Amino acid sequence: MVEKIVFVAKDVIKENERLAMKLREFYDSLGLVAYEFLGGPGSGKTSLIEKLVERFTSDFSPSELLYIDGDVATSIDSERMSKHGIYTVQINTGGSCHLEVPQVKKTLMKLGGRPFLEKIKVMIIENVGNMICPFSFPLGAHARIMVADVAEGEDKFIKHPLSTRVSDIIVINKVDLAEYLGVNIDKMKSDAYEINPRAPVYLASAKTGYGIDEIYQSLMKLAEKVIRTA
Ligand SMILES: Nc1nc2c(ncn2[C@@H]2O[C@H](COP(=O)(O)OP(=O)(O)OP(=O)(O)O)[C@@H](O)[C@H]2O)c(=O)[nH]1
Ligand SMILES: [Mg+2]
Repeated sequence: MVEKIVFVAKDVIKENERLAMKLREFYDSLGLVAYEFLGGPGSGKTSLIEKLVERFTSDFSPSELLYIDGDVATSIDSERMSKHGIYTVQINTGGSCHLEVPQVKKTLMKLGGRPFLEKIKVMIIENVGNMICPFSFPLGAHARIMVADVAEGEDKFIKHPLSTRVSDIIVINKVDLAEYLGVNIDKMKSDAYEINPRAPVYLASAKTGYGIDEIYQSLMKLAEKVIRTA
């Protein structure tokens, strides 16, 4: 008689959530604020993070900032970010469409664990470009920032209600392109709000810098609550 154990996606997701909560406790014990950026491929996650890092480096020393990028292949994004003088790490998932807690945990330990992380105040994780999988696998971040861009289609949020619902902050990026594409941004904004009234929705352009101030203020508000000052 062969015993068969079938793991359904629900079990895997639940176990990941448990591990993510433990990771959040670890971040809290360090007084480190963790942000996770999620969204479709090419929506502008790295570009927005670069603009925000420019702001963060005016309030923090570059050595207090850590960026972890998850991509299926290449170090393109982490190389882009390393130009800002902050710690950057690349995780290549080798095909998987999202990062998982054990990968992040292993990365943090490899960097030096607690003694290293005690010097970090802000950690930014960019997940693999995907509108579905990463949203089901939280990484313990204090805020999950969903990035959708106007070129992805006006109906992005209603087509992805689960992803929209679990996000803490929603950014509609590339608004500089909206007039050329004939996109109704107000509709996108109200769709997002209807699905997730808990999450503020920001309009942004990582190209022109539009909306970056507002997003930064919202991230800093959270940072002030979490970061432990010596
Ligand atoms: N016009 C315009 N282009 C943008 C904007 N933000 C990003 N882009 C462009 O969109 C492309 C993708 O931007 P990235 O920042 O690499 O997007 P990403 O979400 O990090 O992509 P992946 O990591 O591959 O999923 C690049 O060519 C950017 O220059 C924006 O606000 N407006
Ligand atoms: Mg990127």
